[in-house]
Amino acid sequence: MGLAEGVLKGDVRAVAKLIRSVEDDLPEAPEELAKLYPYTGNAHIVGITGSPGSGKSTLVDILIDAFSNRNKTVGVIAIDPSSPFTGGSILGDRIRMQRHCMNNNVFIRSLATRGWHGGLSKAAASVIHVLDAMGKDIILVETVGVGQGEVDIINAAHTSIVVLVPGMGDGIQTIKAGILEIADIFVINKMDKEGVWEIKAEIEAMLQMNTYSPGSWRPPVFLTSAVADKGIDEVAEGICQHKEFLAASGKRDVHLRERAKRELTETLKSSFVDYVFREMDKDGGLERLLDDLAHRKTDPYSATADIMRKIIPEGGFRSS
Ligand SMILES: Nc1nc2c(ncn2[C@@H]2O[C@H](COP(=O)(O)OP(=O)(O)OP(=O)(O)O)[C@@H](O)[C@H]2O)c(=O)[nH]1
Ligand SMILES: [Mg+2]
Repeated sequence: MGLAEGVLKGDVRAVAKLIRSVEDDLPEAPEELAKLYPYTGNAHIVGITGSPGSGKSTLVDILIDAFSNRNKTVGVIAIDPSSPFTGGSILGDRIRMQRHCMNNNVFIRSLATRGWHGGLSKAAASVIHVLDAMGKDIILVETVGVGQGEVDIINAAHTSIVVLVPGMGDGIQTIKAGILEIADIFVINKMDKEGVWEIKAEIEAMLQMNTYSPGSWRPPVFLTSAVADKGIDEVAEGICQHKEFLAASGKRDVHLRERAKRELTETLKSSFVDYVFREMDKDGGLERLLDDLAHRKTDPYSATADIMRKIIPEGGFRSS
């Protein structure tokens, strides 16, 4: 039985193996992913972002229960940014989340960024497809949301949750970083701590400044204490409502197309660059070009135009 067939049957060993080949960028990965693609597009993808230590993993852990109680199967992808802040936290997450491992309806995987060359969002998109194809209803993706790769991952989500905590000056900072635009839901976690009302007021004031036309989505603000399991069911309900909003407003279809375009862009770009570099490498052309660029004998724009001329046949490119 091939890997794709195994994934479709829900065989977790096939799932783990395929994810490994995605991470290692093995040649069989695209073939298997291609077989899975017709079976994807059903899962609801939820991105959970917020500063290090804001409680994202604790929230994810407990949201798994909230969705399991609603008879939803859950997949979890934790993007480990390998930052000095988060050094060992994934290990802690694993231990904590191990209590879910006996539950067949839950699949948890972390994706490390260490040593990756910009392929994080591509790898994450592929892993999302795998979990989608294996039949997960909800896929929770945890990311710290700092790098471009992570912003792309957040874009892939249907529902983006921004987690804030009291007393970190987080409100203002995050808003400046433009996270407001991506938030479909705000969660103020650690409501057991001081300063929770201040930050809530700050966000509400900010939302007030936006005009929401009738029929558009105004991000709700939820207060939670993930450690004490408080306010979690409201967040789960908020996610379900946003999902319904997307379907009813036609935004889900728009989202599917946008995601398809981003993924096609990624796969085209990497195949194209791989091909060109491989061909140029055959006679040392790549090294020579890099030398010329480094010494300013040519420039990337002219070099690209030159390469394009060599690749595109006489008479121009035709899309079919
Ligand atoms: N007081 C309080 N502590 C919390 C709450 N939620 C999480 N914590 C604690 O905050 C710390 C960080 O929680 P994590 O869930 O690992 O946070 P994270 O956002 O996943 O962190 P990174 O993945 O490292 O960015 C842990 O010690 C948690 O126990 C909460 O609601 N209240
Ligand atoms: Mg975490």
